[in-house]
Amino acid sequence: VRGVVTLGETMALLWPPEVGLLRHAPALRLGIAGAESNLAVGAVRLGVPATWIGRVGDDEFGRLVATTLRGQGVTATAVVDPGAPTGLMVKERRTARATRVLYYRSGSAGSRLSPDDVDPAVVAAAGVLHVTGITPALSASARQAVLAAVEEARSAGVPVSVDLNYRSALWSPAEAGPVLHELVRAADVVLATEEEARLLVEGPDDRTLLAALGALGPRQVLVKKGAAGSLSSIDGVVRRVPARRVDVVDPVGAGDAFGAGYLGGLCLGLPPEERLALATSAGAFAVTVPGDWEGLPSRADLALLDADPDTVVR
Ligand code: KDG
Repeated sequence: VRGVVTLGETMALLWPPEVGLLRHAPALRLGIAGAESNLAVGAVRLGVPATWIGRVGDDEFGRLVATTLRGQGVTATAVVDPGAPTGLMVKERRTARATRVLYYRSGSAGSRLSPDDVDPAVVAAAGVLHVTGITPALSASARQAVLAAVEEARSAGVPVSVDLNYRSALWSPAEAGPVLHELVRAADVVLATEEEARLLVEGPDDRTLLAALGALGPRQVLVKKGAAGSLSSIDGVVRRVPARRVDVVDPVGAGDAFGAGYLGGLCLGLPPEERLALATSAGAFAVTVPGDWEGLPSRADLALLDADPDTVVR
């Protein structure tokens, strides 16, 4: 199986187990987070090889990123940049329903990703290249790295997947619009929320937005609607798939999980319905567990989504 190749910034993540203001948290837990590496872990769990390319600082957080991803089975090309620290993300569970995300990443090693970090041969050997709208927001060189990888994939005939992943803390809609537009035009697969779609196209409802995104070129457009499921257009066939009903513990990472299921299915050669089912289940699993990626399912886990309460598998 030719796997997923992706690039981006993965940060150390600090998160409080309890709800409340951060200043009152008695302790924080340490982990890692990054949209692209979340997706890479998700693919590996589904049995699809995944490579992640990024920069880390010459520090403990950088070693945490590299060893965690490798421990998960991701082929992690973590370029060590001695000139900048590994970025940091902090989550605050302000209420049981609302999480705030704080970034300490400006000038980070991850934001200094450059085209030289991306081996064209690795991209050319991929089953799919996956990029997000986060990486080009980090710096000019990171944007060039993404565009160079996309160009390499296209010339090698490797499908390109783009998750718009708009982060308002990193850039404005006016800055993001033209860059995301360029990525979508070059993409085969586009993943977006309705809000993100509106950065590029207009329309009164999700169906119009879906069609408008498709008109920019990609043959596979997936609009993620959280608890309302997804709306997709794959080779001209429009499908609405409801979400799986689960108890939400931490919604962050659901989109990456959805993407991992879809792209994992693509690499495995599954037909569209099965790709969408895998995406929907993976998204549901991700939100049942704290952390952005820890809840991602293996193929064997998938059946547990329908388990009765208090199920014990022996
Ligand atoms: O998609 C989840 C991500 O938001 C998270 O894991 C961290 O990459 C991240 C970001 O930039 O927000």
